[in-house]
Amino acid sequence: MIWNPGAEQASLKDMRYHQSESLKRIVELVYNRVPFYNNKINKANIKPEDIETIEDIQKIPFTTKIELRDTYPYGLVAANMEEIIELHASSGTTGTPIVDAYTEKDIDIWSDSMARTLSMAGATRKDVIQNAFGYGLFTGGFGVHYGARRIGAHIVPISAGNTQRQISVMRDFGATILTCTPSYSLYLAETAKEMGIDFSKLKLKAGCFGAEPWSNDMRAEIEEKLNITAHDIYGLTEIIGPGVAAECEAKNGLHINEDYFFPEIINPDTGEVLPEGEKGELVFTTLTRTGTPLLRYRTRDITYLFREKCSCGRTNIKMHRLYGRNDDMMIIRGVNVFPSQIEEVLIQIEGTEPHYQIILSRGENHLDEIDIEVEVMESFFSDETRKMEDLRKKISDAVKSRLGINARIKLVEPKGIVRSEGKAKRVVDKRKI
Ligand code: DLL
Repeated sequence: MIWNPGAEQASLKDMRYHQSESLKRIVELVYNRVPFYNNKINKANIKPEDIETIEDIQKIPFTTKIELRDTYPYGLVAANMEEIIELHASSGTTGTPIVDAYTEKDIDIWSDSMARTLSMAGATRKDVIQNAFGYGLFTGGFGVHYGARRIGAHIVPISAGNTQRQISVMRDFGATILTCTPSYSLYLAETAKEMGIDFSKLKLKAGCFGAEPWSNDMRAEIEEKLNITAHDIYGLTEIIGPGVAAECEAKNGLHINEDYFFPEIINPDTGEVLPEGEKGELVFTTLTRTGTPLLRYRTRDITYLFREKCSCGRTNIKMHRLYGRNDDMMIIRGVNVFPSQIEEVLIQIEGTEPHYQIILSRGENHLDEIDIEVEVMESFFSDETRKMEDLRKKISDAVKSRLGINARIKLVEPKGIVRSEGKAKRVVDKRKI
């Protein structure tokens, strides 16, 4: 079901009109109310009146994560503090948290965009949504919660963790839709198996997974192990949390809620705006937020945009599922590699589990070295040295031929890699220590 046909099936002309009007309002708002943006706009030698249509967005300078940190905690709030009704934050992998302050209107936008997201996975009032995203400052739990409330579905606000209990609740409450990180869904599958619970006997039919990179192959694995259809959902704290973009049943790219969040793709080195179809860094402008509106925020996420006639009937622009992040990108002896590319190689090798960790270090010769710890499937694990050595070599050859890097592969016994309840930590970079 299409939750908000007016927004999700708008003609391009209507969408552009709405975006232009919203942009004018939001630029005026931040110019008048946020000193940080007032300075930025003045420095760029433009005035709010210079912004007449959405195309004029290119006149506005970018906002970066560093600037968000510099204004921590409330420097970007555009509303009166009394109008702020909720705060969320991401710890960020690199330190100072990023704060998102929501007004009543922002929570309304969030509820609507998450209702759209869950509807894309088939959610209706009749569904029981087991929400295993963490509740708290992290946006995953509350985002799904507000969307499910808007739809009127039954919400099971179980949050992340307590994995055995998740399985019994799923069975006893008859959960039909699961929301969590993709890595946690596989942990749930593993735990259910240990408990002797078969997913084909449960009512679960769909899942919305996101908050961390995952591959199409991993999707296939999740769909098979949990006996569901798995949808990719995307968002980030700075912009609103989850609800920025999501996959419909076509599962060919994520529809962006472009009436709320205007996307652009830029060349990360030059800042040049790239045309649809070209891969680069994703940039968002929040067109309607009033708590912490952001202009041209550089996400560091890498993807491309495309507009196509989608079989689901939605017209809004799509983004390809994420390739990774700029700052996730590992440069190993000059070769650029994203963890997701390593995952794609591993997952295709028989005998391995989609649990792995990448360890980067610097050798005696000061060159980068990469170790990949890969977990071996229980049914494949063996004391036979030869069999394990063959597997190790197979992985190392595949990584070399597909990605052009020499990695040291270490096989780890079943369950040897630490499971995560939220975002999985795939890369340990010892080079900075
Ligand atoms: O992870 C919001 C969220 C919650 C999204 C629940 C989806 C589901 P942050 O903690 O601020 O917010 O992290 C945002 O996570 O810039 C991406 O790099 C990454 N990310 C989010 N969704 C996906 C996804 C939430 N579907 C950062 N695929 C983003 C790949 C994702 N990476």
